[in-house]
Amino acid sequence: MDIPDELVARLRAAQNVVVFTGAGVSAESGIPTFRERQTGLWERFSAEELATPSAFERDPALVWGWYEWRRAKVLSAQPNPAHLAIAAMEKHVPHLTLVTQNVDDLHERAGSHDVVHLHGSIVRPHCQRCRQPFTAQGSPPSLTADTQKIQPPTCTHCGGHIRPGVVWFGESLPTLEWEAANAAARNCDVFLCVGTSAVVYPAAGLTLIAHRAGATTAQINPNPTELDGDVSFDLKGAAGVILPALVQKTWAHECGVAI
Ligand code: BV8
Ligand code: ZN
Repeated sequence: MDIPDELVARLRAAQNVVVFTGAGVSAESGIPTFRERQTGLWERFSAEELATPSAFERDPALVWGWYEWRRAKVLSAQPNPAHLAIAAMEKHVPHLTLVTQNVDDLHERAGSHDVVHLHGSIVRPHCQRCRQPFTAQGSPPSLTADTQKIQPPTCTHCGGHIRPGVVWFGESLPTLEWEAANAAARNCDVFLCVGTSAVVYPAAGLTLIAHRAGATTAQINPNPTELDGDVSFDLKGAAGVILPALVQKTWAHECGVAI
């Protein structure tokens, strides 16, 4: 994949850069993307039907089991070269804002700071009633066909159900995070959109907000998305390949060595 010289020049000159990531940035860490067909225990469910307040209301043990299965995958995964390249960018960009739709903590584990989680975090569950944070003890249980359901823990503070610390469909995004992401998109020189199908709103609208505000926008994704044709640069390929190449081509001269 050839990285356009024009994009490199604009990125090198940029003061304010936003990196906006979706599930595709964690794909090369072995984390299934959100909309790819679910496998194994969960193949008869769609993520969108499980990631809702009504699903948790209807069957808390099924939904909590799904999140514990996903949390186990996150805990056993490692950041991949895409996460590491984004973390490396912090050393070169005067003001970098990393906004993610992902609920995993792989950006933080790769060394990124102040990650803006628009859809919450799978490693930060809380009480549904009093919102007291809950610290899961140890790793999630290994799930088998007949132990797919796990009763969610109860809050030691008020006895309410502990729920995943994520934003479900139909729930509002956290105000501070949404405002920070919006402001960063409106005021950036370069906006990199990495590994998202761009179908979930309002997050999916950020790339166009940046584009309309005059930013240089680039999308990194091996497949077609809703943003095709609406960005300055469309880099069709894997984030774990393109991002390290982009960082290398843009800043190798600064370090003189491979990044
Ligand atoms: C809201 C957390 C205001 C949970 C997620 C009816 C009622 C209420 C709202 C709505 C409604 N109808 C529509 C809406 C809006 C709704 C929405 O947008 N629905 C969509 C489906 C149409 N949005 C909401 O509900 C939001 N809230 O609107 O609040 C409100 C409130 C009340 C009433 C009215 C309005 C809340 C949305 C948040 C949902 N929670 N996650 C969890 O994770 O379990 S969203 C979920 O989707 C994940 O966070 C995920 O990150 C996100 C986006 O998906 P992607 O990241 O793009 O993942 P996907 O699998 O789709 O694509 C992966 C991409 O990676 C692909 O393109 C692939 O090609 C690419 N890829 C693969 N490998 C690689 C790669 N790219 C690069 N490199 C690779 N190697
Ligand atoms: Zn409580």
